[in-house]
Order: sequence, then structure tokens, then C-alpha cells
Amino acid sequence: MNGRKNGRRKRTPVVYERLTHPLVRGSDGELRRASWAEALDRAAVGFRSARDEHGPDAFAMLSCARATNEMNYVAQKFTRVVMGTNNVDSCNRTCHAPSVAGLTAAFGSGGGTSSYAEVEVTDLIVMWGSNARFAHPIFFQHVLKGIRAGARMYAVDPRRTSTAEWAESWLGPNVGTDIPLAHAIGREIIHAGLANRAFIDRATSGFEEYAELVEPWTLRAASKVTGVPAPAIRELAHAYASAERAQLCWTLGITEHHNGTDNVRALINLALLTGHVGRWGSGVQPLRGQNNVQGGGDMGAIPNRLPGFHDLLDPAARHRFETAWGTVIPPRYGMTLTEMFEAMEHGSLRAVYCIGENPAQSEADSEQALRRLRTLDHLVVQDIFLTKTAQLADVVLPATAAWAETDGTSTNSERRVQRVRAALTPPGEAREDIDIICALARLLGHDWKFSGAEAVWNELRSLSPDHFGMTYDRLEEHQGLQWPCPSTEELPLSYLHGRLWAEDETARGRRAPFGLVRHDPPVDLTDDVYPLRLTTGRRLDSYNTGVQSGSFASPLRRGEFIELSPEDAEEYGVRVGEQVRISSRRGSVTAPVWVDPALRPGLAFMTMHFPDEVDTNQLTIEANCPIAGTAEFKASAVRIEKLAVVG
Ligand SMILES: Nc1nc2c(c(=O)[nH]1)N[C@H]1C(S)=C(S)[C@@H](COP(=O)(O)OP(=O)(O)OC[C@H]3O[C@@H](n4cnc5c(=O)[nH]c(N)nc54)[C@H](O)[C@@H]3O)O[C@H]1N2
Ligand SMILES: Nc1nc2c(c(=O)[nH]1)N[C@H]1C(S)=C(S)[C@@H](COP(=O)(O)OP(=O)(O)OC[C@H]3O[C@@H](n4cnc5c(=O)[nH]c(N)nc54)[C@H](O)[C@@H]3O)O[C@H]1N2
Ligand SMILES: [Mo]
Repeated sequence: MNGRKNGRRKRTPVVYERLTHPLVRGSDGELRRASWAEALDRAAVGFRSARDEHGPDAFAMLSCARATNEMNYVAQKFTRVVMGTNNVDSCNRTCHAPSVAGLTAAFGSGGGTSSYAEVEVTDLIVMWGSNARFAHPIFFQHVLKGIRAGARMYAVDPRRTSTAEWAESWLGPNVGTDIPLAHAIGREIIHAGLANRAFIDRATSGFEEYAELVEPWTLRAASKVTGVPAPAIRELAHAYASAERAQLCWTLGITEHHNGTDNVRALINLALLTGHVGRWGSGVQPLRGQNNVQGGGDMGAIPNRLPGFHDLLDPAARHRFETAWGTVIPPRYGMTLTEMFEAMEHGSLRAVYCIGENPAQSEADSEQALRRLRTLDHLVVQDIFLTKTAQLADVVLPATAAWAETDGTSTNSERRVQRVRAALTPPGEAREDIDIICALARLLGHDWKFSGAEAVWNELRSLSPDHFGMTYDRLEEHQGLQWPCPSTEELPLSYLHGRLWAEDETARGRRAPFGLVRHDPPVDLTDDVYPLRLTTGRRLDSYNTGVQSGSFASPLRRGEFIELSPEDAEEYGVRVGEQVRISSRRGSVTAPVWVDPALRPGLAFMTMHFPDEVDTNQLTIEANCPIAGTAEFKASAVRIEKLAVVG
């Protein structure tokens, strides 16, 4: 480190090298190079002994939301058929599990209802807790087209983000006050006579209870709790309810809270109140995180769903898969990622097969996460880089990168399944994820061979009616297709839940219930000792735990900072680049300061992108949404102290 007079330091970011050959932990405790045969054998022996000694539920799989649908299908099948448990999950748990839970509760299925093209033709776009300009730049191009075509955009985010800069109006609520804000909008819509009574009567249930629940949330009451001026709340309520068509989009500002699913329900309520769902141009859209996190869930790489989003507790669905796979599927949900970490604590989880996830750095309260990972008897990590998680492993298996070195399909946020193709030669001895899983299955007594990704896809198609119409040829011909696509002849509809508008009651199907959810402030309260509200998130230039984006040099990648409002910087007497210690009730890190007028006093922002330099997750709290298991990454209480000047 080069100290400088003003306390600035030059930092060299950690660069991860691609994994080129298998590694196993030697008797000296160090990882050493091994042959594929030795590494696979070590991996299989560890899984078998965990299962034989402690039962199938002592095993868990983390499946990769960046890899293909086909890989996720094979990974969940390995978990259910080879290991005999439903303990399979992914990073969906850390981000949009509340969206899936909230949408399923309201509409019976967990997908976003709209297509990207709809934001180009809609009249109003609400970006709620979403910095799409940075985190969903491709989607944001569609948003910009919509704005150019005359759509109005509202941004709801405690920070005046880059996304908010494009909005007609920005509402900046205090962190964790989205339910009061949504309820006040709902109340205003009802009182102004702007609710869509015809839609409510025909397609929803629970309206009277909802109206009663939101009644105390007057503009004034909500303004007090949220910090958003009453006229701004009123304006959004009127704009949303009067728009001919409106798209309500949200992401982690809504979901990464201890009550993330409730937050999602509060937003969906607004669409039910106005009928802004189930029509072209109107819908609710959580923009999913990793490139194939939607597909991973669709493929059943989650503990409660079989491929095609069939509920695992549905005996008919289970029976169909049991017959196809020649196995018995345990009739109970497996562990979520969150529960897996709790089970490590209790000692009931003994072996983990972690494919393309880096939980040692992405879990809230990372000190605790690391301690828990160390309790495992057997950890196998299959990745393209030697991550922090891989450095803890007993066996490390080098995979090819799904996005450039592998054939298959992947599913984006608008439910569009698209082909990906191997374009680059993988480095060293790296093998495809599917090949590696099948080799392990064979060592564990299952004669698995797939003659390529298409064979896997066709097996999935035969078991998931929503995917049946998507042959590889058709995916090629139409440049991707959206589910549900049951027919090989017809093209699918590009939005969901049009049935809610059907004249005929039977065709309309199940009513969508209003969510009767209440305000519940963040768990980690600010006080005199920890007076600042820290929220964490993303920047345009970096990706998640930095493993994949760490190796490129760019003047844009500034490394980690704690971003403070100009007022707080002044109060603490710190300037841009000066080092401060940041402490929460869980841990403490040091980082340089950045001053950003996008922040209001009392609010600080850090990313999750540079954990090797500044491990932000030492500060975050593992307060989980009881329904979805997602942690409250968006609300920690911290204090900062200026460090002595170096140099
Ligand atoms: N460049 C880049 N793009 C990415 C990623 C990346 O790492 N880098 N990661 C991908 C992944 S995995 C995901 S899940 C997505 C995430 O995409 P986003 O959810 O857009 O990203 P975040 O920055 O985590 O959070 C969004 C916003 O939530 C706001 N927020 C915080 N607390 C609250 C609150 O209480 N209420 C409201 N209304 N808003 C709040 C924050 O200020 C922040 O601007 O991005 C994906 N795309
Ligand atoms: N403080 C804070 N923490 C957060 C969040 C936050 O907002 N704030 N957000 C959370 C969210 S939304 C998410 S999604 C998680 C992300 O958490 P993780 O998913 O744990 O983190 P990533 O850095 O995305 O790790 C992806 C890994 O997949 C590997 N990989 C990529 N492609 C392939 C492939 O084809 N095959 C294999 N085998 N491996 C591959 C990469 O090398 C990398 O190691 O972090 C969560 N943590
Ligand atoms: Mo995510």
C-alpha cells in the first residue's frame, strides 16, 4: 500500500485467474493439483459417506444462476435422484425469492408478467427500488425508447440514482418504508375515485380488507414515515391510476429486506387496484438478477419446485417426475440457501456441492457465513475461478464458462428462453458443468449420459408443458420464445394473466388476492452508537462479488468507497479519498470516502463488488424474510470514524 499525505491509498484490485485443472486438499491442508479421476473420486466418496452416515438431507446443492437451463436441470436432478433430497437452491434466495413468493401468492405463478417491449409502448413506467440504468442496462434501453415515445417515468429510491436522473419525478423514501408509501398511494387512489372497481370486483379478492388496512396511511402520515413530500405521493398515485397503460418494475430495493415478500405484495396491490396487469402494456415486472436466475428456478433448481415450476407437494406432479426418473422424490420441501447455512450451524448439513456461487462473500454477515462453511465435512466447488468459497473447498472442479464456452439455453427476466453457444475454447482441462455432474452421478451408481445440451432440453420439454413448444429449432427461428409455450405450432402470448380480464368466470380462474401487509421497519435500528443507515448495492462497472469483473482494468472501476452525503461528510470532517472505519453491530471494515449529492443526510451506500479489499458483508445483517429467506442487505446501522492520516 502506498500511503499518501492526505490519507489516500493506491489500491491494487484482486484479479482472479481462470481455473485450468482440478484441485484437491492434500494431507498438509493445502489445495494441490490433481487429475480429473482423483478429484471426481474424492468428490464422490465425500458425498456418498455424508449420505450413508447422516442421510440424504445431510447433502445440499448450490446451483449456478449464470449457467444454462440444461445445467440447472441436471444439477437439480442429481440432487433429487442421485442424492435423494430436495436441498437445492441458488442465489435466487439472496435477491428475488420474495418476488417469486409474492407473485405466486397473488397470481399463482412466479414470473414477471410483461415483456421488455411493453415498456416501449406503455404510458407510465415506475422503477421502484431499482437502479436499472446501472444493473439492467439492456432493459433500460427499452425504457429509454419508451420515454422517447412519450412514456412518463417515476423513480422510487432513497438515493437519487442514475436511473432517477431520467425520471420525470423522483420519490426518495427512507430505507425500509416502501409499505407506508405504497399503502398511501393505494389509499389516495381509492379516495380519489380512481380505483378500477370493475376489475377489482371481477378479478380480485380482499379489497374491503385492503381498503380498511390502508385507511390510516393518509398522505400526511406516510409523508412523516417515508420522508417523501405529500404532493409527490399524491402525484404518483394519480399518474399511475389514470395512465391508460402502466408498468410497475421493482428489484432489490424492495426484496432485500426482512419483509421483502410483504414489500412485493404491497406493490402488486397497486396493480390490482388499478387493473394494470394482464394487458399488453400494463404489468408488474421484477427485473431478475443473474442472467439465468429465472431459468434456474424454472428448471427446478429450488427446494420447493420441480422443473416447469410444479409444486413439489403436488402428488400428481411428483408422480410424473418419479415415473420419468425412476426414483422416489421426498414429499417435502428441501432447504433454502438460508436454511442450509442454519443447518451448518446445527451440524445437520455435512456436504455441499457448490456450482458457480460464491457464498463466502455474498452472504449477509460474512464472518458468520465463513464460520458456518468451515463446519462442513465435505465441500466441493465447481467454478471457473478460484473464489473465496473455492479456497475453503476439499475439491475444486474447473468448469467451462456457460456464457461463451457452452451450448444450451438461458431464460431472461421476460421469460424468454434463448440459445447460447460455445464460441471460445475453454482453458486447460476445464470441462462442461453437465459433463462433470454426470461423471459424478456415474461414480455414485447412476448410468447418466446426455448426448449434449439438446438431449437434456428435450427431456425437460417432455416434463414441462410450459416449455414443450420450444424446440431448439424454434428457439433459433424466433430468436427465443417466452414461456408459457405449450404448442410447437403457435407462438406464445408475451404477457401473463390475460385471463383475469375474461368475460367468463370459469375462464377467469382464481382471483388475485390483495396482500394484507403491514409496515415493519428494518431490524437493525439506527441509534446514537450506529447513527447512519447503510444500504448496499451495485455499480455499472462491476459484477456481484467481483470474481468475474475483477480482471478487467478500467478507469471506471474505482474500487470500494463508502458514499456519504455532502452534509455527513462535512459533519464527520472527511473528504473524498480519506479512509474511515465503518462499524456495524457485526463487524468493522475500512474504506475511503466518496461524497455523493445523490444521498440524503443519514444515508450511506457501499457495494458488494470488492470483498477482497473491503468486505461489505461483514457489516450486513442476516435478518431474513420468513417467507422467502432473503436477507436484509439493504438496511444496516453503522457508524464511521475517521482514521489517522497515513504517510
Ligand atoms: N452492473 C451490474 N449489473 C448487475 C449486477 C451487478 O453486480 N452489476 N448484479 C445483477 C444482480 S444479481 C441483481 S439481483 C440485480 C440487482 O439490481 P438492482 O436491484 O437495481 O441493484 P441494487 O443496486 O442492489 O439495488 C437497487 C436500488 O435499491 C435501492 N434501495 C435500497 N434500499 C431501498 C428501500 O428501502 N426502498 C427502495 N425503494 N429502494 C431501496 C438502492 O438505493 C439501489 O439504488 O442487478 C444485476 N445486474
Ligand atoms: N451486501 C450485499 N450482498 C449481496 C447483495 C447486495 O445487494 N448487497 N446481493 C445479493 C445478490 S442479489 C446476489 S445474486 C448474490 C450473488 O452472489 P453469488 O452468486 O454468490 O456471487 P457471484 O459473484 O455472482 O458468483 C458467481 C460465481 O459463478 C461463477 N460462474 C460464472 N459462470 C459459471 C459457469 O458457467 N459455471 C460455473 N460452474 N461457475 C460459473 C463465477 O466465477 C462466480 O464465482 O449476492 C448477494 N449479496
Ligand atoms: Mo441477484
